[in-house]
Amino acid sequence: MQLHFLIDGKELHISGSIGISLFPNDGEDIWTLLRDSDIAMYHAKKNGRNNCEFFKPEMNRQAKERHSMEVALRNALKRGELLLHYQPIVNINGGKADGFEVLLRWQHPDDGLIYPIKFIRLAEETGMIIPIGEWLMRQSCLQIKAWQNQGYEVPRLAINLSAIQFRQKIIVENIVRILDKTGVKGHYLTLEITESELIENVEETIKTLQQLSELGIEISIDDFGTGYSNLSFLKRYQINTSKIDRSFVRDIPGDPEDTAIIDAILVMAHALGLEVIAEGVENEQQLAYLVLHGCTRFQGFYFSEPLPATEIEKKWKIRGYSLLTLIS
Ligand code: G
Ligand code: G
Ligand code: MN
Repeated sequence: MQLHFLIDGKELHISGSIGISLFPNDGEDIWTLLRDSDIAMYHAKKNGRNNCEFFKPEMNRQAKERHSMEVALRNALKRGELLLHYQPIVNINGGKADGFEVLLRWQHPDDGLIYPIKFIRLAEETGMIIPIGEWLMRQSCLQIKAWQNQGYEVPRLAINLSAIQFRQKIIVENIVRILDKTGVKGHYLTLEITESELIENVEETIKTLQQLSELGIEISIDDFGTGYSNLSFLKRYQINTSKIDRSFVRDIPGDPEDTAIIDAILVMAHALGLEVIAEGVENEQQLAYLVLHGCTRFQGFYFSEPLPATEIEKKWKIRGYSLLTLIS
């Protein structure tokens, strides 16, 4: 039974999460038993709270792995093990890359190249995402500057922003500082955020997006269609582009449900004056379907995988950064 308390006219509930360790199997002294029950309690909280969990030896292994990953990630930034790859966003009108998405990589000393899917969550949970995100933005701006100095016509770089970064009170201030320090204009940047970042603190979010827009920065909705299903944010906020999630692109043109979803997104976005980028385009059949249905901007292995800056430059040097260069 859950009791509730009425405080200031609000109904408050208290629930308990319990971790259990057993003598002598889980430990023979009080400190080991306490540590193990603590680990089990965190599992209980993670599994939805208000329940209990018995300690299992693999919980300890997971906790150790997490801890060593956390220490390694803290060092990664200091030791220069983080690096950036760039994936072209191609526009068939003009046949040029009109943007690059910046994707974070971690060159781990023992485990090789690690993708963000393995460490972004940990970076968010430990707060490391803040210094990593600032490093990434500064690094991206320095890269823009370097390319400009070499005479390239640099398109916008699209940077993924995690919810934790976006909700920072000083996010705009930080961006302005980085732009000033590196001498890069806001209209060289796009920020990619996900739908879920837009549902909380509506007033605050409107203000933040307005300020970013005044700096010339564009906003893309990443993984569009996979998050929050309330579409009213599309008219409420200053948004430029929606990126169709690659899970919808994967099985077209064969899958009638996916084609229906893609058709609907394209019609709606264009009616609202939004640009659309289809993600995860891997073959000609997918591209043909998308083109036929009015999509003009694409990203995916069909054109290019994410590459280091030096590889991107090689493609640039061949024939300007054109569609032909990308496909051949
Ligand atoms: O190329 P890839 O496997 O690296 O990216 C996997 C996921 O990680 C993508 O969903 C992408 O949005 C996210 N990601 C890549 N780089 C960054 C980053 O710099 N910051 C954040 N928050 N997410 C990123
Ligand atoms: O969620 P986000 O859109 O930021 O994801 C970018 C991720 O998609 C990166 O991990 C990138 O490596 C991956 N990616 C880019 N193009 C393709 C593609 O054509 N197919 C697949 N399967 N993944 C892709
Ligand atoms: Mn993205």
